[in-house]
Amino acid sequence: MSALPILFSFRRCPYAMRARMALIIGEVQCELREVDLGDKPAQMLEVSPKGTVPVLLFADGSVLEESLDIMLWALSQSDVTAWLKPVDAHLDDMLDLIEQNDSEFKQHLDRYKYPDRYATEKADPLYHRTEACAFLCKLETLLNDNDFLFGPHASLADIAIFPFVRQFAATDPDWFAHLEHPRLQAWLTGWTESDLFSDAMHRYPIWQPDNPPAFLLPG
Ligand SMILES: N[C@@H](CCC(=O)N[C@@H](CS)C(=O)NCC(=O)O)C(=O)O
Repeated sequence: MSALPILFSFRRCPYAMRARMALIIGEVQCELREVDLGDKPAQMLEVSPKGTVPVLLFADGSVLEESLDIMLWALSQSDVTAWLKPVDAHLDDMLDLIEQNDSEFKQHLDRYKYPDRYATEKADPLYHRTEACAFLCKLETLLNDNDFLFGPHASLADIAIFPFVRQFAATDPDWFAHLEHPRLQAWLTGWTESDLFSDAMHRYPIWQPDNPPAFLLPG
């Protein structure tokens, strides 16, 4: 096994996006294995049978299999810009907001974006869009006084949450653009146009055992 950690990833997965961004910020070099979710690598399933990405496998065999755990670990490796220590809050405040994103907001987002997958629930996408807006209002309020969710500097919460708001916005961009949430819209544009996001969205071919290794950080 390579001495570098191996990141099993999927480019378009918002959980994998946030893990990749944190690893880039933490300057953690990894071997990146782009996964076909319909044909997951045996090694990934062996070390993480739940079968979701991202998964970070270390050379000693230990595994992080939750995106938030990968982020917390990555940002503790090189917390140069204090991503875990926002000016206006504590880590627990950020974790609480991320939990709201990952639970309630994500549930409404999925039912708004993919109502067909929830046909047995008879999910009404517009109901879920409206319900999801409570979380967006909360973000707008947090962004009222600052450019980032927890103060004047970017933090863990911004990169943990924006990939999901991006998905929400992309479901009906015109509708999202007409929301009265100017701070949220500017925040989202700032992140989607950032160099960090662009670096995290680099395209890799699907990993095959015979491929030469690909790496998360350039150079
Ligand atoms: N709680 C997990 C969720 C990860 C997750 O659900 N990833 C999706 C892709 S976005 C996945 O791998 N789904 C499995 C599949 O589609 O087979 C985390 O934060 O890492």
